[in-house]
Amino acid sequence: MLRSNRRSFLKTALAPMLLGAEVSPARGAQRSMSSPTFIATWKQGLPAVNRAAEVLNDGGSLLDAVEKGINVAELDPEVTSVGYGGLPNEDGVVELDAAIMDGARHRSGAVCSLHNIRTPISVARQVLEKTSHTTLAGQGAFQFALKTGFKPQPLHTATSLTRWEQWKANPARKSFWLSKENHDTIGLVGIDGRGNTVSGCSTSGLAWKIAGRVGDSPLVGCGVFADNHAGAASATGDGDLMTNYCTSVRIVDFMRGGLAPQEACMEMLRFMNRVDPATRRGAIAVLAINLRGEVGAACMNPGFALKVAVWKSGRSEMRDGAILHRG
Ligand code: SD4
Repeated sequence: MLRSNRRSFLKTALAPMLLGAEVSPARGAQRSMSSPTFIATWKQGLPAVNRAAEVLNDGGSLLDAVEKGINVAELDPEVTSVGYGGLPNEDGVVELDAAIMDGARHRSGAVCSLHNIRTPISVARQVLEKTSHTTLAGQGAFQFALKTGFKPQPLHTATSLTRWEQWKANPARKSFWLSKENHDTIGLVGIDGRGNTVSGCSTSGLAWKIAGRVGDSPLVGCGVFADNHAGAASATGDGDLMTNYCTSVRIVDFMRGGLAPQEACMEMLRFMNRVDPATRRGAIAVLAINLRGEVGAACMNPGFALKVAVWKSGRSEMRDGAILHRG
């Protein structure tokens, strides 16, 4: 299909979708701005976008807003996929990944396999603000956190420990040496209405992962990407799969090329299918925002049906992401 035909097809075909009602901006119109808007993954995204909006409203920067918004999920012991209470690796150790990218400076900070610190996104922010590095991992990331004022704390809750003990005791347990078990994470992207974009992501990664495994969440271009000239994106799901497609930077580039966020998310999923039809069955979900405050969210199939929280014009709500393959 010719590019122009395909674009008009995308506009028409996707218009009625729940998150696809927004109109694609003309190429080059990306810089026209909108009021502050936030979009985040899953139900833990709702308190997160509310907090982000509050921080921005109180005079904080967009980076502050995304960081503090994500902190809400990280500190919530009921969220078993992020920060405190996150499910551990196969050895019973909780290892956290997080990254935050500033679309204004085109710079990010990230931590991988961080242990005993409940707010990895804040450590990632310190990497961004206080070092010339982009990513710190493992023991180095932990030592850096201590040097920048974080206090070591246990990450297990009674629930996460019990779940790990049950998994370990099951002789038929699934492990990542053989197959996979997925769970959610938090990706939060936003604009401040003054031309800035930020993307942040924080996760305990896949439960029962092999020790030292790093997913897509803390990798720039994969779990996060933000560029003030095009927009911001994040991803959730099977990071071992999605990392190979650099989902977030690709979505932002689709927006740079003129697609609205919803179309850019769908095009990303279609691209994966073209490369490997088996990705149709993957746990793959993505979200995006542009400078006009248009948002997009999409997932590959109903087995991993994405829900997103959107904050805009003083109110927040949960929405369903579009599903590419219903059958
Ligand atoms: C990872 N992408 O570590 C993360 C986990 C996740 O929904 O987002 N699960 O692979």
